[in-house]
Amino acid sequence: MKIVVMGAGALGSLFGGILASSGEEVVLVGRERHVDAINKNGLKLSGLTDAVLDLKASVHLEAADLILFTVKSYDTQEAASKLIINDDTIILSLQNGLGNEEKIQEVVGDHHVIGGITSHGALFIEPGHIKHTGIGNTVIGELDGAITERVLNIAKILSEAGIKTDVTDVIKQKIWEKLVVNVGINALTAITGVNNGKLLEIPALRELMHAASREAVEVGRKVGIDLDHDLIEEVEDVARKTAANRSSMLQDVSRGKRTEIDAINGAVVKIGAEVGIETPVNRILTLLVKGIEERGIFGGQKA
Ligand code: KPL
Repeated sequence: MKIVVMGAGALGSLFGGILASSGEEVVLVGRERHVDAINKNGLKLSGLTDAVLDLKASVHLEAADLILFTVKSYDTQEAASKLIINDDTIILSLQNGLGNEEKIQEVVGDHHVIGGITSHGALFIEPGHIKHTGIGNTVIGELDGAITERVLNIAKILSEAGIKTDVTDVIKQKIWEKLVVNVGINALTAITGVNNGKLLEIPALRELMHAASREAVEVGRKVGIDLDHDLIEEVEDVARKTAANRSSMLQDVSRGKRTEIDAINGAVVKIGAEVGIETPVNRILTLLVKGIEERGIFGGQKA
C-alpha cells in the first residue's frame, strides 16, 4: 500500500517513519527544511523508537492508497484541496480537535474520509529528527460507524508496523474523548511551559486540567455524545503516559507558531455557548493562548 503523510510534522513523521520501517512505501509531505534534512540524512527517530530511516520526503503531493492526514486543524481545508486522490484513496485524519473530518469531506467527498485519534507523544527536535516521547492508544473508524474491510486493513497495517490500532464503531465519540484530553493538557502546558507530566505534579495545574476537561465533558454530553466513563482518569492517564512530552501546543508556542486553540478549547467555548453551557475555564485558557500567539516567542527566545 502506498502511504502519503500529508503534514509531516512531529506526529505524522513518527507514524510515517514507523510504517516505512515495517516495509510500507511511504512519502512524507512536509515543510522544506524538514524534507531537505530527511532526503539528505534520512529520518531520525529517537526516544521510544530508535532508527534512522531512508524514506522519501517531498514538498509536493503524490497520489496514494492511504493518506495519513496530520496537518494542523487550521490548515485542514487548504491542505485537503491540494490532495491528489483516485476513486479508492482513503484519507485517515489523525488531527487534534473537532470538525476536521467534516472539513475534509466537504472538499473531497464523504466516502474517502475515515476518522482517527492517537495519543502517541511526538516531539519535533529539529528538521529530520523526531523524538517518540509517549505511547498511547490509536483508534480508527468509519464516520458512519460501519466496520469495513478498509478500516480493518488499515488497523492491521498500523498494528503490524508497531502502532497498536483498534477499530471502533463510535469514532465520533472517540474524537470527543480525545478532545477532552487535549482540552485538559494542551493549553495549560502551552501557557505554563511544562511537560505533560508536570500537570499531575503541580496541584494548581492539576485542578485546572480537571476543570477544563470537565467543562468539555459537560458540553459533549449536552450535544448528545455518549461520554459516560471516567474521562478525567483518562486525561490523567495520557498525561502520565506522555509525561516527558511537550504537548503539540507547547511546541507551537515555543516556535512562535499559530496553535490549534480554536479547534480544541475554543471549540468547547463555541459549542458551549450554542447549547447554553458556561465554559469559563476554557474561555480564559483560550484567551491566554491567543495572547501568547500574538505576543510571539517570549523575549525573542525559544522557550
Ligand atoms: O495529542 C497530544 C498533543 O500534544 O497534541 C497529547 C496526546 C496530549 C500528547 O502530548
